Amino acid sequence: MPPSPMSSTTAAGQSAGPVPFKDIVVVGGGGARQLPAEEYRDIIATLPRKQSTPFTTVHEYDGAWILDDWLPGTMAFRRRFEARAAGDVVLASLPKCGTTWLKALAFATAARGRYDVPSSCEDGDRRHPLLRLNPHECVPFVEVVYNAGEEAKLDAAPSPRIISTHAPYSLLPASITQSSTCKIIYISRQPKDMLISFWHFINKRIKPNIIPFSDIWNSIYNDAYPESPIWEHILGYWNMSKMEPDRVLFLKYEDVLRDPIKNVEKIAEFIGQPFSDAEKEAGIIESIVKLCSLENLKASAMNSTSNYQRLMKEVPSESFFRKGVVGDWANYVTPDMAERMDKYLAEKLQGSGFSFTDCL
Ligand code: PAP
Repeated sequence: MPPSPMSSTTAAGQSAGPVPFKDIVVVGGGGARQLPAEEYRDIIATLPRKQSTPFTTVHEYDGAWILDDWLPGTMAFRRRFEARAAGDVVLASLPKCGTTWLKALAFATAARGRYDVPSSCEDGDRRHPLLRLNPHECVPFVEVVYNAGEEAKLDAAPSPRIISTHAPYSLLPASITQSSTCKIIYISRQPKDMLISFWHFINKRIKPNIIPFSDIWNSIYNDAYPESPIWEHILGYWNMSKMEPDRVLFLKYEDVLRDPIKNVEKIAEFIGQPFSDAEKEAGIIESIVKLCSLENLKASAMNSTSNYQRLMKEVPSESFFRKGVVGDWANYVTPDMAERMDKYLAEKLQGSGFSFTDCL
């Protein structure tokens, strides 16, 4: 019998883990609250605004440049979100740094008490949520949840909840930053590959227009990339991971690609659900890595019945899965452009102890 979605403990009294956000049903609708876009309209109207590409604009909100359609949800998250004393898991990242993959890995790991990890994904068995849903439907972007007026689902979710955000550390709600039980996992990525990935993604969304590549590339220099300045975003989490390693885990996309098994073990230990020897012997970690592989998630996203509803626009589920490699930037930019970018970032990150030099 499949586990009941809302039971949060196993017979042994241990946490059974999260359920897919999409599967949560709020009895009675949860009560209507004003949508953030309406509630914060007057405040937003006073914030500095600039064009980031011919088709997108960003607003400056307390030091970070946030995409217009993402901003109300960011504000609501900061003001309304209440972390639970039992502890929540927050996945944080800049856009296009491996969020979708991290969502899948963290969900499969945290929910393994509720959903057995299949050893094979080729038999058409759709019992595991990641074989029928996009990882974004399992772990929601909290900004999207607030924008869509779905916050009652956050309250209905069993603990531990897993949520994700693109917000910089400085904009996280106090209930998260001051909690001793909330766990934050950040994933960074070499910005040159991040930019290529973003360019492909955004052009899929705004078809038939095409954003000039130079607009996306220069968004780093112009602080126009979503959640910019990006080095402040990275260092905000990096510094906290050094100061409070039990509370903030800092991952690099390139490291996860190099050694996914080691990184899944790290995630499990960090969230307080280390793998037992029996699980290791049974190959559970390898099965999680396989379940969350690009090929497998891509196939599941195609199986997903609808496009993933992000903000008010529909985004094709499969658009979150492209190449998943390190160094694709070399196919798009000249060595001079790359060198200038490397130098610029090295200057910004100087003295922090963090660098991208091992990420190609
Ligand atoms: P988001 O911020 O919109 O959620 P995000 O998931 O962070 O996007 O980034 C997408 C990138 O992760 C894509 O990179 P690419 O364009 O360079 O290929 C995507 O292919 C990659 N990605 C998604 N899933 C996986 C996976 N399972 N393994 C490795 N890379 C992945």
